Amino acid sequence: SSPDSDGGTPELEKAGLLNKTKIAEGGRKLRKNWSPSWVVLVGNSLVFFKDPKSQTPSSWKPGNSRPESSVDLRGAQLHWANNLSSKKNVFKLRTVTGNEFLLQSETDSLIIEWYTTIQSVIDRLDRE
Ligand code: I3S
Repeated sequence: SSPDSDGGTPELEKAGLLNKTKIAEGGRKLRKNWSPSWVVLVGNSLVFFKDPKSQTPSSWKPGNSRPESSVDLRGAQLHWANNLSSKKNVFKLRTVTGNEFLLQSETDSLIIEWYTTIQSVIDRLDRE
């Protein structure tokens, strides 16, 4: 079992800079607005921070900075989505509540790592 199985501070799984746009809210389509986002995968959530310049891997901790938004990965769906953008390396994350995000990186290895890590969290939650 993980060190967090007692319900303490969730473990940080991954953090980094990705390009992000929200494309739907509760199933309602939104206009794209790409911007860089500091993305943190912690526990069952993907957490987005607005100002990447003020973020470092040690500053993600709750209380140190205020997240812009947060996504519950339970029941979420992940798909490669290069058909939804002219950019390369795009995937779509859809939450159970019908919020949809595109995430993108110019670096192939980086986006593959993010995809794999997020999918493994979704799979873990599906098994619970
Ligand atoms: O899927 P779309 O509508 O072609 O997405 C592009 C537009 O949102 C565009 O903004 P405006 O049409 O509001 O000016 C963005 O600047 C582009 O980045 C969007 O396309 P990409 O292919 O970058 O996802």
